[in-house]
Amino acid sequence: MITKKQYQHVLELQNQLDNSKYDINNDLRTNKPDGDQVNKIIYKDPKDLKNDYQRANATFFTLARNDDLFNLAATVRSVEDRFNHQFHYDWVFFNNEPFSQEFQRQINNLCSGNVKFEIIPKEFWAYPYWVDKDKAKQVRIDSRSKMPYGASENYRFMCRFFSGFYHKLEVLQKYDYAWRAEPETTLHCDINYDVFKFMINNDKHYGFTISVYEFPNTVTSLWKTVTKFIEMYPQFINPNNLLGFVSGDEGRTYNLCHFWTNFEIVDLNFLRSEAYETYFNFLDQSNGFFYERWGDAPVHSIAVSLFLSKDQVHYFNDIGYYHKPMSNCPIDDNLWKENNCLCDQKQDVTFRPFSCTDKYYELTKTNKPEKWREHAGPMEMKGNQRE
Ligand SMILES: Nc1nc2c(ncn2[C@@H]2O[C@H](COP(=O)(O)OP(=O)(O)OP(=O)(O)O)[C@@H](O)[C@H]2O)c(=O)[nH]1
Ligand SMILES: [Mg+2]
Repeated sequence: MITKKQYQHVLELQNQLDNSKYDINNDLRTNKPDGDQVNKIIYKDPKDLKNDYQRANATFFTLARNDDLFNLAATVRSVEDRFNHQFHYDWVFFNNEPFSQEFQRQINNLCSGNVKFEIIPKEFWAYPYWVDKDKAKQVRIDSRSKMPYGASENYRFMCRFFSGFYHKLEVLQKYDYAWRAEPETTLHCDINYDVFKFMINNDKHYGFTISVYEFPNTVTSLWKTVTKFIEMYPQFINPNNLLGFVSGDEGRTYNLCHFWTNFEIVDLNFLRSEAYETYFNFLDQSNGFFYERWGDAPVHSIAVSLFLSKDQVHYFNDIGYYHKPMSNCPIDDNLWKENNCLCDQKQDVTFRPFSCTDKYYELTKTNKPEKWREHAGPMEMKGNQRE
């Protein structure tokens, strides 16, 4: 179970939400109109791409609302400047509503690869037929003050969509790998190699930058459900798994660790595998997405830890990354310098008590950077480290 200190961090994170554009229940704080909404797909002609580099079968993907436009524009700019201007990977944007024309115009202008704007099919953003909607509503009312986004219906649809459906979208079928990017996130450092090819060539199927502890009352019955799944389907458990990342007692309880999925680079075929599909359906049928508030981060992370081998999971110590209120900022001075990082190494969260990445290092017997102990103590969390 989590320590007092880690729980303190959870409370601090909740406070950070007060500064967000959306309130704790995912309602927009202002009533800005959406503008012209059109259901139009804009393509860049591949012939316009500036070089004939042989890309991997991969894409960026982002779920966003029209109101996320300028927060997302900053993210896209950052990803293009730090990485994609060299490689021109595609980028697929999803919304549960039509993207406005202005959204498409602005974002299309920033991307250097092919761009697609897609609406999520209704059935991927909805209740399955077996959910009692009245009960789900009551849960939302009861959890309003108990957890971030506790009262939000859309937040639950979003978590279920990322847990079980995005890899099934028609537009993603032709891709093998996807890099998830979110509005309001930033890349701190240059990335001068093809990250997708790195994953493929090194047999990596899941990549992350930050890992943290989940809010305990969002996942009350998740581990109990996972335990039942493991009993029923032992054949899916990888003998060289990373179980120790999510459980400190050989599977008896969940330690709340998860990869922070707002950044993830994932082999879509892993999510399309029989193991993952069976796992997601099993979880979905137990209703935790709606009767609790299961996040896609614990759901993905538990699957990654159980079904993949340790060596197939990669921590990107070199990808400087920020999502409020945390940074992955290379503490290795050479990496930091070589990659022109713009981040405060003192703010790196990797070895802090509220991060789980140290467990990953231990379990995979990865060498820690020289100065890791200097960065292992408690730290002051800033709401927005760019301010
Ligand atoms: N289209 C759409 N996108 C959404 C909705 N809710 C969340 N998202 C997107 O889903 C992703 C995750 O949502 P966030 O609100 O950032 O969730 P979070 O990262 O858990 O919470 P924060 O700490 O507040 O960032 C982001 O890319 C959002 O833009 C929604 O109702 N509709
Ligand atoms: Mg976010």
